[in-house]
Amino acid sequence: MIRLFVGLEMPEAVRDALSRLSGGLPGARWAPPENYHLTLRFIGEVDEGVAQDIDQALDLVAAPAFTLTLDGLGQFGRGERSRVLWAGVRPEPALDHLQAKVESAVVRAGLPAETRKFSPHVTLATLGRETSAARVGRLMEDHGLFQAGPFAVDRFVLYESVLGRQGSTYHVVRDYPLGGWRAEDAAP
Ligand code: 2AM
Repeated sequence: MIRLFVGLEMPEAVRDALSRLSGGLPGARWAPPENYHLTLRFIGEVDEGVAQDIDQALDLVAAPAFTLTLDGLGQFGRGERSRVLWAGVRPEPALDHLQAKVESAVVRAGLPAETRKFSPHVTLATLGRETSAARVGRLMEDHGLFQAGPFAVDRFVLYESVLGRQGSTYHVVRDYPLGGWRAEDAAP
């Protein structure tokens, strides 16, 4: 079995900008900069055969390249056990287009459809119970104008997530170009 998800990598300059936000929140587990990514589709544990079907379906995704700008900070799960602090993304129709294509590809490969709405973000930290909501609020205020980019997105990737004691590590297993000419784009 292999634990997979589909996402976008962050270029180094963006990782640097994001990593400068880390620190100063007791109980927060900050993502290491090499883990920053934007999840397009979480897949979970699948066997090798399904992984191959997913790879083949993703390989057929044809979508234009685009640029993205990270914009602002937010959190999921306010007041709950599993809280996540994230950097948001300026709305970009080409990103939504790509995500819809990735979703259909994964469903075509036999996975159940995702029911949750797509909320593009880059996870910065998971917050522990002991992380003070007031301090999170202050950090979000202090960095309310946070922006990174714009940066070019010219590929998306299939990641393997390996769960470890110190958190997950992510490896790129395959990458898929965006914006290239493909036979199926051609007019009949
Ligand atoms: P994230 O996108 O909010 O960071 C690999 O586990 C990635 O897939 C993580 O980045 C994680 O959250 C995202 N993800 C989405 N749904 C998930 C789920 N049900 N379980 C684990 N990770 C999930």
